[in-house]
Amino acid sequence: MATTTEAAARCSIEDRLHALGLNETDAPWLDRYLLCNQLVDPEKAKIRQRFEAVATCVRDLVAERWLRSRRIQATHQPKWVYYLSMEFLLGRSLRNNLMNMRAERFFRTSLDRLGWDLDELLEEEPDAGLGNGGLGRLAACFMESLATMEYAAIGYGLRYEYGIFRQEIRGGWQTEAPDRWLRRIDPWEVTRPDKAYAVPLNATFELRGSHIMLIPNRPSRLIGIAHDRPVVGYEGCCVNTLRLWSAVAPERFDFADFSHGEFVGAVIENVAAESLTRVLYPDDSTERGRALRFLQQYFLVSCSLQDIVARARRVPDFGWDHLPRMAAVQLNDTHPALAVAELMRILLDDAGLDWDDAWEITRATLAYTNHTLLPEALEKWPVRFFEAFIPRHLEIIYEVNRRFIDDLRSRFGADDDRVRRMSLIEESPERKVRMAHLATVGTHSTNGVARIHSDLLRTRVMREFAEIYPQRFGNKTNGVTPRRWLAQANPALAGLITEAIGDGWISDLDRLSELRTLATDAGFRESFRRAKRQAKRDFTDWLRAAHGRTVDPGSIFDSQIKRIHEYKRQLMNALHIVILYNRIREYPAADVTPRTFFFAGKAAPAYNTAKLIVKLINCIGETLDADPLVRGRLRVVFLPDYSVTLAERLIPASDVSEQISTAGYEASGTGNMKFMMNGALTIGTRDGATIEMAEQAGEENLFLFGLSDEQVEQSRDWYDPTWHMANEEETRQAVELVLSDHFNGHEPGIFEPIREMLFDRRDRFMVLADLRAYTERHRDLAEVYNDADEWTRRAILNVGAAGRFSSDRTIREYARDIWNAEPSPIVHTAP
Ligand code: 26Q
Repeated sequence: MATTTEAAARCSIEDRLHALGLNETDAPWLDRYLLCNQLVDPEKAKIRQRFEAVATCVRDLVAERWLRSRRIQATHQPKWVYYLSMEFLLGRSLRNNLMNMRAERFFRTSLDRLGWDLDELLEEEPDAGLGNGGLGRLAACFMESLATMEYAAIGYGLRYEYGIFRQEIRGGWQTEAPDRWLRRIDPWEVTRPDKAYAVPLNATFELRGSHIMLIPNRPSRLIGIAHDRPVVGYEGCCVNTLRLWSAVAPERFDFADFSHGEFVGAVIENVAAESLTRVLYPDDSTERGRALRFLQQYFLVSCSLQDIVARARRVPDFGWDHLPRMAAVQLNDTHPALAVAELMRILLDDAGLDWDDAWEITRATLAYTNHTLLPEALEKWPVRFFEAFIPRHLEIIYEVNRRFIDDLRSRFGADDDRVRRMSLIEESPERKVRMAHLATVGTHSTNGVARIHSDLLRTRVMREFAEIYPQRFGNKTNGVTPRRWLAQANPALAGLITEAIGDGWISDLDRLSELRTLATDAGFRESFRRAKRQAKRDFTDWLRAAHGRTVDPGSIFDSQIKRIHEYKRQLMNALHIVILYNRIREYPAADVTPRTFFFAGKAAPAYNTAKLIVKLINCIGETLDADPLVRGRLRVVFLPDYSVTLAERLIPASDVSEQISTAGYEASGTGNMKFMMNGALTIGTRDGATIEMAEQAGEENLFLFGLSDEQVEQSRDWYDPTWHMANEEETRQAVELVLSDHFNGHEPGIFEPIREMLFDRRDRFMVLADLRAYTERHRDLAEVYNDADEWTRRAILNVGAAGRFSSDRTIREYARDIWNAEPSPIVHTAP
């Protein structure tokens, strides 16, 4: 990577702006965008129209670099990195593009002169919420790091018209509403009708009443059209592409094919076919067997591999055996694992290679990342879907399996149990394809996303695979982009850091270690506290304006923000709050450090237990607000509709980061890293990447507690929740209060299912087992918080140790160990 000043010189935005005739003093160019693109009188432009004008202008600035990046990459002929993902949780783009282009100051000054407020315009952009959570956000961070480090890379995904559902809270319950994020034109999107591929399908779509039916065994095809979005690297030298596919019916794409007699019928069929990319499926382990989701995955894989192959074939002297040297394809979980079968099909049927060559090329090109160990979340698709829609792929998978089982037999003899366990096909109760087995057998690399997770993958979940393919298994601990999550989200802290050590940290996060010596500097600690106070004030101002809620910025801001899931144990957090509440009720004069507990997160629409936890948190919040005894000491705030943008607001303002999953269940976590770089202290279990965070910062600078993953595994058989009720007074009182209808007077009995959750001897998440240790750690935490200097010292040491959790580091490791790819530096000559 270039040094900051070098890159700035190569890519000076000032040169570019002046070459385009743009200047800050009067900005007639903005009038032009309003007039020509929107037919709007600049004098009367509304905020949204101003946003569009500014964003379009930034897009045009990006365009030239985008093209130039492509041209230079084409001449370098580097090894291309292709990231296949069903999800890209991008959030907003304007601020990020302005920052990475280093054009924020220019635009701020220009807009000031017009009397426009840039911050107000930024609020007009909807989040691109094309993902469920961590996995989708990781893909977005990876794309940004790839561009920043100037790897030639393309991300492939789907252009959902509806992103992750909007969460509304009604009477304390979660309800879902559609997220039509593309209602207005999206300035970042460039539709590429010239980049279109036919996806053959052994089925047609039909509208029956208001339902979309899939009729099998009727060969048809869909067209996938590319919609490209720029991914601007820091300093704006390299602009890569995120290519999202949308489904279009062939009749509409190719007007000549239109059958005139059946005009209306054909249009209706089109509507049905085009629904394929309409909506992102919410992560829903209970919601299985949705044929449309299966076809979405196939559609992504088919369009993307056709594009990858077409791009490779354009290179002079192309040969199929060159493919692994030209392209590295990373599969983000098993969602695109059909790529194994599809690439085999291309090599066998289209290229005419024999099996062994095709297999070698396929495996050498593809690599797989696993993001979960939860058995119910491992994907399995019914064989009947393959039979109905893509029978040729099934044939290929059967042949892969036949050879794989032959190999097993030659290694281990006739061990039928082993064959049954490892087969790509599960036989009963229904025949299914095990996608994780397909992905492991059909690629050259399988990685987990934090050390503990990769170890468990290797030694437990995929142990027998790791025994025969030890060299395939590895670890790539996740990371997050410091541009969005520190430089942009937390201007106060970012400014302080830059003042102290220069701005090199933005593209080399290890430089944060230079802050460590400042932890003992009283003046720096005071400035650090000032930055946190500023972030808290910014957040509370927003909270008041947006939700009409006031919270005390002098209280501890304690945040648990992530999907609502039993293994993440929001319930344990809630029970701890009830324990604090009980203490106040029992000793009204107790000296309790004032705290505000923030929760945010969506529950999968069909996950009733998770939805009940949302209700419980809201009920506790209301009860506490109504109790004069508690006022000013304890507050619970559930922020609705968690999103990337909400995370950017709340994380910088947080003092405490809750990372309390049952050990062994959270693959990595990435929110944990974002809090760490923003100077929050972590209270957490030894799980996921939190373990590595503690290694970097020193265990003594986090508040770790609870059973280790091994203890969880071992004590499962004798875990007895009733023991905790009998022996832990505070636990018993808290649980009884929740089950007593104290928090839900109007809806008696609704929390009864929580009894089952907690007292099922098989409670895999062992909430009561860790509750006491958790409460004790919270007590320590409050004590340290009351010693402001000690707290700040630890916070600084955490920021100083966060360098390893930059996604730049993660990407560099993927490039070195899995992709064998080098950066392809973009050198811009003066315009
Ligand atoms: C499944 C079936 C049908 C529709 C959707 C899905 C689905 C969608 C998304 C299943 C899983 C996901 C996402 C999983 C996920 O986000 N996992 C998280 O990945 C992060 C990045 O590696 C980790 O940090 C988290 O620990 C892990 O939980």
